[in-house]
Amino acid sequence: MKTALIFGITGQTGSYLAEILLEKDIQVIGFVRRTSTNNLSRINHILSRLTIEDGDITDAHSVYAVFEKYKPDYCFNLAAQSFVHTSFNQPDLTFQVNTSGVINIIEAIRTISPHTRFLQCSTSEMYGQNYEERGKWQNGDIILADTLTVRYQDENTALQGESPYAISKIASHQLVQLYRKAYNLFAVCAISFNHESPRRGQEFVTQKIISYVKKISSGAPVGKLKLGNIEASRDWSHAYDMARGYWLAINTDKPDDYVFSSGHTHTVKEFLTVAFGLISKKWEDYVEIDPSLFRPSEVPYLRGISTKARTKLNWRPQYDFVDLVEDMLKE
Ligand code: NAP
Ligand code: G4F
Repeated sequence: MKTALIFGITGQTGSYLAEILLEKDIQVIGFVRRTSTNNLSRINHILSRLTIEDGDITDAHSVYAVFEKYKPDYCFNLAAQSFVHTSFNQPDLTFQVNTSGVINIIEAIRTISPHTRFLQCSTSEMYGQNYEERGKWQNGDIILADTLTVRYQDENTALQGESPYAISKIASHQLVQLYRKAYNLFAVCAISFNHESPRRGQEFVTQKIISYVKKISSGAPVGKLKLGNIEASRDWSHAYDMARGYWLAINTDKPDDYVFSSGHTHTVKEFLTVAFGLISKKWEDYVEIDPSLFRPSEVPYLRGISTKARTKLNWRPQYDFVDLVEDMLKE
């Protein structure tokens, strides 16, 4: 039986990945940190089929111990301080988890278990305000109009972080690339664009909107929905589709980096329109802009071109934008 170690199994995407690996009869080892309240809610339904080990990726002893014990075939690192807004207030913690934590993992692989195939979750936030521009072209399945000039990011777009989170992720992305080259490790970076699901954390904008929409549709008394920059554009996918991509990316002949994205972009305003539209309401009647929710520095536009993953891995997202909003609302 193959073994897979997941860091970040209790998170949104880690829980989907665990389900996918269990379906493939892989022994799934989940590395879980101690918290004073229960953090297992996303994996409760599969807990009896998982092997849980306690630890924290900022604690090298616990990371090394889990590699000594299992020397797994696969290792996926989804653990992170993943909320961009928090990274401005807690930059040190963000670097400890997102960068030093990754060093602990790849050093453990290098010294204890060099045969382990490793996947690191990198992010579209690494592009910051950078993009490419091109007209008259086609992206895999997505056929773009001849006259359209498209702004996009792909594996070759330059990195320029706009938050401590992004910069911590650029550092770990480049460290993983370095370890792949210098030590010949099977190390992959998945450059994921935004992904959401019913399991998304409450503080992210999509879940914040969906929770509010659910409240007003149930008739619960609520004040206004306070939001920050609703002009920002994001390329949103479903977390389940990302987890499917991670499995494909770690199972190639040669390790490489892949963008995972829908290829479409929508503003937060468009997300509001679809979410409120599903309960026949107008978001304009409910939303208030709160300047305190704007970030000191923003990533205004993301649209990922995932031609490489679509052609080399045969990856296709199963959910489109409206499917995603509907799935989040119906749960
Ligand atoms: P998430 O829901 O915030 O999950 C983060 C996971 O990391 C949780 O399991 C959390 O444990 C764990 N964690 C945090 N600090 C830890 C520590 N010190 N030691 C051990 N575990 C720790 O994130 P997600 O949405 O599933 O995203 C998964 C990964 O993809 C992250 O690396 C994120 O940066 C990256 N990513 C996400 C997106 C997106 O749009 N979702 C896009 C690009 C990249 P607790 O449950 O105990 O908090
Ligand atoms: O939902 P968000 O907080 O996600 P953000 O910042 O794009 O980061 C997510 O995606 C990244 C991939 O690109 C991941 F790496 C990262 O871990 C995380 O999963 O914000 C989305 C947009 C931003 O432009 C933000 O300024 O929505 C804007 N926004 C407007 N009002 C808001 C709000 N964001 C949040 N969280 N809360 C608001 O009230």
